[in-house]
Amino acid sequence: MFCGALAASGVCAIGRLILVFSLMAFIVLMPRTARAALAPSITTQPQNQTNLFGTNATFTVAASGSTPLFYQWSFNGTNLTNNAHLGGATNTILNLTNLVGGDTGNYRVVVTNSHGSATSSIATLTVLLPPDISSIPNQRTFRGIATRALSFTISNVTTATLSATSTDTNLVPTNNIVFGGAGTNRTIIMTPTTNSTGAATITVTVTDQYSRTASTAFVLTVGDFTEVITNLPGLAGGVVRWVDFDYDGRLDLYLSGSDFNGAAHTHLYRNNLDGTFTETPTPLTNSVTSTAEWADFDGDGYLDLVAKVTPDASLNFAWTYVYKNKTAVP
Ligand SMILES: [Ca+2]
Ligand SMILES: [Ca+2]
Repeated sequence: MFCGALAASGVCAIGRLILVFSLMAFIVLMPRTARAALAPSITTQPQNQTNLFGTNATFTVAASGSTPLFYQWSFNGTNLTNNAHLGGATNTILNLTNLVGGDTGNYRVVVTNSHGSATSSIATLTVLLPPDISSIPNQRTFRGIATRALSFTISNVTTATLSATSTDTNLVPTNNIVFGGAGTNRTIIMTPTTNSTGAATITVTVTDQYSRTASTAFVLTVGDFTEVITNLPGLAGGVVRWVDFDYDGRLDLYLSGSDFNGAAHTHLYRNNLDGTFTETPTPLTNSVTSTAEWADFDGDGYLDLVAKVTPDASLNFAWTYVYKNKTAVP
């Protein structure tokens, strides 16, 4: 109808030509343009993340392209599948729950449709492990005497705060617990009070910058000397030596000296481990002011005795004896 009115001017013929060329161009170009637009393209890339151990992480991707679009997430190059710890392996959103150290790594997704595929950039997940602290063995010291600097290590902590508690602050006040060292290598020194003995459990705690903690506990025993009531005689002068002369694993006693009457004595007592000692008959010469040493002079593996002997207070006589230990002789 439009051309009918303008046919005489020839405008309609030109218009028809333009229309025909336009249609041809559209027909030729349209399929190429449509194919390029329909292939998948990542419009939002998954982002790097740093998450605390035990928390959850989510990676999200957005893509354009002809539907249906298919998604496949991978971890360090291996395609993921859903499990109790992971969901959305083939969706736009990948969910990881209750993160562990093994989740640290590289994640990415491939988006596919019937026209092609697109691969996202790599998103790195870093899982911050909880702090850890090494064990500290039980310790012993004497009242009022500081322990040696005990070494322990802390790990997975950038900014650490150390603290300690004591189950008996009269024995080991927390103010008497001092930390040293730096980084992963730390030390602890404890000084018990001077007026108490006993045992306290010391708990050392490391707290990281996220208020996460790790602790270790050990027992510090604070001792003292306590007299053991024995049946040993009182002797003046002479010498006393601990020696396991019979090789039963118990240290025995050799002692010499003079009693209150001035009489000379030399005794060898077997240790009964209950505070009592049983005298062993020996040929050792009684001595008032002797000195003695135990050593394996003949190399047979058994300790022998050398003793300088003065038999009475006059000191007019003196001898030196060597006694071979015959423990091994039947
Ligand atoms: Ca013994
Ligand atoms: Ca010997």
